[in-house]
Amino acid sequence: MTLQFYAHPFSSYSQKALIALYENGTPFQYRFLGPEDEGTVAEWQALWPIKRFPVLVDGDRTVMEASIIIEYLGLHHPGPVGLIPEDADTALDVRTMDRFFDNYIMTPQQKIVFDAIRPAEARDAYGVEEARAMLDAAYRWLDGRMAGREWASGDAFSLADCAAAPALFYADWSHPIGEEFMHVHAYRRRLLARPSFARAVDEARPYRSFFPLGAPDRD
Ligand SMILES: N[C@@H](CCC(=O)N[C@@H](CS)C(=O)NCC(=O)O)C(=O)O
Repeated sequence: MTLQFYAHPFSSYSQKALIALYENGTPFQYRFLGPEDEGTVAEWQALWPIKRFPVLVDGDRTVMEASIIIEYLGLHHPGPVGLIPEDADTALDVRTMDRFFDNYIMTPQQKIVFDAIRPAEARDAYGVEEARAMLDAAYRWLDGRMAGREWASGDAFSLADCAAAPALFYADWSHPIGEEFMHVHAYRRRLLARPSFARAVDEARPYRSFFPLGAPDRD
């Protein structure tokens, strides 16, 4: 039975899971979540009433959360590119970095974006300032971490890099990475050159006008 993947090409967490699917050439059916796809949207909301995507369906199994989808694919549909190290202790570092990118890059970057689409009277200037401060702290820490490294954890591309790619991609649009953080910039460029992520970025190009802060003319 074909894997069903409920997602949208412009969504950062959808891209995170797509990288894993593309890395391994895993076959799946893209269940596109657009405003014109009411039936698919209703199916997805019934599957996951929390109303967040991506969601993966494999037969009678529904898998939520991008990190868990990637772990699930590695367990049940493995391909040539293992994204979680087999050694449990080494895998802890990969998962730590995955949490770092979700919690301290993706979350504050989403805060800035979602604030921009709120009605003016409901905006949260204080929360946005906190998000910007978190991103600066995260960029600074990551810059030290990435000095001398190719990928976020260990020597191989992993779950942590799947998380990093869309997080750093959009975070640099929302709150530019300071020029002094040259290791973060170099890592972001490596991620953009990775064919799996380059494909996800290309598929999302038609939707750039949706970016509430205005997409920059690059990347
Ligand atoms: N923790 C979830 C986050 C997923 C998430 O925030 N997805 C966004 C799209 S990138 C979403 O569902 N947005 C819908 C909304 O906010 O209404 C994961 O890791 O998959």
